[in-house]
Amino acid sequence: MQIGIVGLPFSGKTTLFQAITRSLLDSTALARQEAHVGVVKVPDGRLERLVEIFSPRSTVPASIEFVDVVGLKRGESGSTQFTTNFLLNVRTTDALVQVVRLFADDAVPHPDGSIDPLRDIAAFETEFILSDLAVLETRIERIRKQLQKGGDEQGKKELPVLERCHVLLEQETPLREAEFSREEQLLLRTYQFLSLKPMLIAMNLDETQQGSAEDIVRQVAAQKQGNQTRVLSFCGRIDMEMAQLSGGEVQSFMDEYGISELALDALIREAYSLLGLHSFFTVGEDECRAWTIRKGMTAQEAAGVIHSDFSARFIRAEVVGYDDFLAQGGSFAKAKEAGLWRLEGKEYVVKDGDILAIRHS
Ligand SMILES: Nc1nc2c(ncn2[C@@H]2O[C@H](COP(=O)(O)OP(=O)(O)OP(=O)(O)O)[C@@H](O)[C@H]2O)c(=O)[nH]1
Ligand SMILES: [Mg+2]
Repeated sequence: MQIGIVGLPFSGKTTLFQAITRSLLDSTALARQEAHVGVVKVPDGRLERLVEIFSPRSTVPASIEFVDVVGLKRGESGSTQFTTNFLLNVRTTDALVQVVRLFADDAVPHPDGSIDPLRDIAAFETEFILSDLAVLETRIERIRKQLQKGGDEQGKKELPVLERCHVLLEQETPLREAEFSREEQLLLRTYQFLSLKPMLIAMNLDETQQGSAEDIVRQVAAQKQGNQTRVLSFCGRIDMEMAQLSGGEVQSFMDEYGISELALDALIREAYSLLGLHSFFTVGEDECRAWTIRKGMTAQEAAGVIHSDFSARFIRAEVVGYDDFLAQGGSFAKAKEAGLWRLEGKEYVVKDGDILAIRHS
């Protein structure tokens, strides 16, 4: 599962990447102008509680991969160029975080000369839509030709949904704002359309803008339809400094300012849920672990995430919800007595936070 960080030059992509991966790139890595890739643990207070209960020898949180996508260039006229190479790099990601600049700093010039978040967001949308239209038109034309010649079963299936996409894009509607059936989604997946990717718009603020940013966040959110876009804000420079502190230092900072959750942790969690992902847990004295699955996966599919054998030789899953388990004082015996710790078959759809034990032959 890979999330691409995109945005105009100097919007704060690398700053955000370093903050969420809690890394500090040296100047040679920065100068190389290649994509930086980092794996990020998904913060989850529930796993921490389970670790307190079981004191396991090892703890494994869920994780996702972030890429700082490079390659967007400043054109000769001064405006931004979306190169083919850049668009290709974006194509292979599962979702996008678009960093949009709100901070003002004369030392860091904006490539288009002024701070205008709505214009910057629209620029991306336009490029994504044009790129998708080009892919679509080539494919539609090929299918039509093929159909004139005779059979093209796959093409016949795809044509109506591709034509619908074409109409949407011509109306400048990004595909992520449209509704598609599960079957249509599967057909579309192979095309890796850019405007279909779930998008988290992350506004990069100065610390002084925190109060006034709410307005612009609301404005941007109001422009977007559907549930495949989220908007939030962060303070790039501060978050990056915080990310370099030790855990204890961060905690005392948070206590001092009454912060309950770091902006970065919220961003990672939002990205995780935007991808349609959630977690189940396995627990014990050996290991407590959060596993990542797509929403809607069954107990048998979830078992396969742990080990492919578990899925093939699946018998039943023992299941208790995280909240139920804690309400019973973190005791399996009590949860069982209350009927909350139960056996489920392979068709059971796993819920976020379920604690599972797989029985297999
Ligand atoms: N004042 C201020 N400066 C910031 C903030 N975030 C990033 N910067 C500065 O803006 C400059 C560009 O930040 P980067 O993170 O390198 O931006 P980028 O999007 O990766 O830029 P490119 O890789 O060149 O496209 C750096 O000098 C940062 O220190 C912020 O929140 N406030
Ligand atoms: Mg960068």
